[in-house]
Amino acid sequence: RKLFPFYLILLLLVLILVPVVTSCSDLNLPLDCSDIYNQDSSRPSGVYTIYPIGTTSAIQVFQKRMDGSVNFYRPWDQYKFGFGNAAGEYWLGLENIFHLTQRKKSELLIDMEDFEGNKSYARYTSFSVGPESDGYKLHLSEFNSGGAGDSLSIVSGQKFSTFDKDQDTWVNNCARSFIAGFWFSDCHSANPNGVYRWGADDSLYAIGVEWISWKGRGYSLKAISMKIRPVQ
Ligand SMILES: [Ca+2]
Repeated sequence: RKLFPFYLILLLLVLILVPVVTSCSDLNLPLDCSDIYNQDSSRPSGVYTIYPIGTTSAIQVFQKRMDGSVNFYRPWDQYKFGFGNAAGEYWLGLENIFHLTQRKKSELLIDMEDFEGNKSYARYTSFSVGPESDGYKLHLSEFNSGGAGDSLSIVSGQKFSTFDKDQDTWVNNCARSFIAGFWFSDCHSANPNGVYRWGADDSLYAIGVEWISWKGRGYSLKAISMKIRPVQ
């Protein structure tokens, strides 16, 4: 009879300790891609989950431009499997984006910055990419919010195109003409994977890293990143 409180205490200890042990492992969750890189700089590019504001809101960055260090004019297989480094300029890969967005309903957030230090964003309530058999078609809800305005809806429902795989609706090749791989119609109002060219430059039409509804045509952004977050 006297043993009963002992077992009760033991049980209570287990109940208290288990969550502590569990939450300790959470302390090392990466806040952004550079955390992942810093933990192990030899890691290859790939799908890494980050937790900017805790475990409940995993944000996955799938596209990032920031300094012009990576060439984004690449063929289909590169856009399919991904390139660059998660700590720098980066494309996650269409196959990964397809699987991520099929698994969970996701919203899309696009953050951008110009060379004067101004920042803006655009948000879409739902975003997914179809399978390769359907050309990695872009499925996008209506524009939700953001001061950068809507420059992406125009290519909603379009297949992905690269210079060696023209799946756009234009008679010519958008990827080749605008030096990028992206979802194009005939052709674009946003060219996040275009040529990095340090701000205003309209010497060649609309080939830069552009978001037309914010900076107009002929302005190549300093930084842009496209990221998804699961929604309930
Ligand atoms: Ca075409």
